Amino acid sequence: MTFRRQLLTLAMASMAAFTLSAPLSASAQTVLKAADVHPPGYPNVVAIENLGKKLEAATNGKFKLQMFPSGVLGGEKEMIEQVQVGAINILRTSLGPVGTVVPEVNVFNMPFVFRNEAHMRAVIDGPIGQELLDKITASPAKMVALGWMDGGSRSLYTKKPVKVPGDLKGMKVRMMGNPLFVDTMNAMGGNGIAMGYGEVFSALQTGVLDGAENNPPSMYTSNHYSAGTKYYAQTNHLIIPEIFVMSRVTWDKLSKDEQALVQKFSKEAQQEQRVLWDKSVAEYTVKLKAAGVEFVAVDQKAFYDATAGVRAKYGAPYADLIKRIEAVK
Ligand code: GTR
Repeated sequence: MTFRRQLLTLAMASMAAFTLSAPLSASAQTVLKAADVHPPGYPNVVAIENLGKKLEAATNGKFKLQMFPSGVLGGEKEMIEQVQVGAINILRTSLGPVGTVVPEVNVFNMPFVFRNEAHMRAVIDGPIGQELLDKITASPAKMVALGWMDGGSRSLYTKKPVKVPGDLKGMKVRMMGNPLFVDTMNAMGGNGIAMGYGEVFSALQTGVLDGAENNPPSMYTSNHYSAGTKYYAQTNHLIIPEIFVMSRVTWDKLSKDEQALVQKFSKEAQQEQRVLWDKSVAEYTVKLKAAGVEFVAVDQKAFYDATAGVRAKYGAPYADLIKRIEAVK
């Protein structure tokens, strides 16, 4: 994070903390601060904003949601910390960095743990998905998990083409901040570098990085494609669902009825995001191709085999859960 952004984050966080130190009374309006690394208009941001509008209407304006998009409150690691102290009230984040505070969710963060996106959706929509949300809520992480969102499949984008794991040799590739992901990249043959999302563009530009990995909407809206990463190798190595959570500090100040409203609108937000998500993957894939990005078909099995050790290492404590995931049709 740049110094300027650190200052901004601190300023925003103290403002937020100030707002929340006031008790929620029936007359005063309470601003719920929501945050996301994605820009306005991104499916996840839109779905949370709409959740806020519904909550505002249903409570006659008692609550108003204010969205801080585009990572203005920091990267996901910093935002998770702010949620934990109640400085951010609602956060949409990848499950990736959540795995560092709630290790159980790392099962979903493992490379190739889902056969494809349909499998991932069947899992998060079923009992296992609910169990994982409940684990987050019950953990000491001070986050109440409200729902899932789609994050599609993550594939590699690099300055030189990659077809097989051996092509990654010597390439520095940005991964999300969780040792599991650095291990994944190293197992695939490259050098995994953990870095916040907001720093990736300039690191690609200055040559600190040779590539990164993400889904098409993120690759496009972050502008990473315009920093020399012309090749998109369709490894689909990570299919990580995303979540949105409420700070436990905030949740505990809501009445039972308000909590029920938040839960109801969260279910709707989850469904709404999925529809928007599918449209945006199609739309941004077209945009990336139009901008000259070459989509490279690869033999996924080679990347699957290369990452067997990562699944063995991180999956060991959750063997039963992994069997249940595999059994979901
Ligand atoms: C995106 C995801 C974000 C963030 C980002 C990243 O796909 O939606 O939550 O995790 O990737 O790579 O940091």
